[in-house]
Amino acid sequence: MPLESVRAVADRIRRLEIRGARNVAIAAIRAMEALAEEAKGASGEELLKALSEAKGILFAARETEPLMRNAIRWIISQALDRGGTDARALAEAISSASKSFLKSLEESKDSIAEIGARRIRDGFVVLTHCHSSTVTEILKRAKADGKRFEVICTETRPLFQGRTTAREMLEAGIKATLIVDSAARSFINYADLAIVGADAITSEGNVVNKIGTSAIALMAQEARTPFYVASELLKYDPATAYGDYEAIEERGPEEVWDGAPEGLIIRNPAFDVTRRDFIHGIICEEGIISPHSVTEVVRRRYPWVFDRPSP
Ligand code: RUB
Repeated sequence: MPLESVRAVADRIRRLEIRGARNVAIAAIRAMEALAEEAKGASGEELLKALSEAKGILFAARETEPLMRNAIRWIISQALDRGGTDARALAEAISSASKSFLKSLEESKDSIAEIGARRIRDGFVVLTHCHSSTVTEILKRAKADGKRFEVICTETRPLFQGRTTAREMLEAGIKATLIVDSAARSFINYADLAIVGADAITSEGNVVNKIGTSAIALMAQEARTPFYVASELLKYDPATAYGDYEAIEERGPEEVWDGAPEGLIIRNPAFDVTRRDFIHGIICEEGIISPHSVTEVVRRRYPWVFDRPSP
């Protein structure tokens, strides 16, 4: 099977045309649905081979994406359990597992928005970093609940995802201020709350998110500004429970300085790790939980996550 849809989506993820952990996972799940469609006429054996190839291609698109990996693993395991080796049954199982995963992602987003919005009080200033669709959903829900508040967005060098957040806030009728990343220390004192998203949560309750997040968490601690992470529990990476480190994607130097002088070393890690001690709480579909309890909560709610620890 040619796997056109899967390759096209993986390319768009790699080029950052699709970005943010939720959007990446949703696009990958839709690619699996498309694969099931394209499988008409293929044999069970061909489809099984295609599934394994699709997994490899999607996993390799960006490395710090456990939500996508958990989703793909779950969809494939459901397909194998329900579809066996019959091509038509396999294709149907992929399609229905994909739909049900997407539905549960929507439900989680809704719960997180409802819970997170309650943390925002009238008159609050909320600081956020990068663009997290989970965080913007909370902010939009708080606005819909009638709260009056404003948002400070860091621009988020080098790719300026903070502009996307700022634009989204304005479109939602929320007052927004954009600052350069290095102004975060000056503005954290005005913030009543900092909320960021997550790309990965480790077994120790540490959070991997856009580069610069951990500096903001440190500042928030010093300024006594509560610092929250808004994330689905399925951003938990089970491989970290088995000893692996979460891989931190390093991107090309041209994103930082296109046309830099030859010989200059440029480093461009996309994410950093915020230690659990700096995180007041993880706003997830279960409620607001302590990062210390994350492994137990995931084990109870999504025990299958631990079934296949390595990619
Ligand atoms: C995006 C980023 C976001 C998380 C969470 O980085 O770090 O905070 O992915 O987003 P990039 P969401 O732009 O490099 O993908 O809440 O939408 O999953």
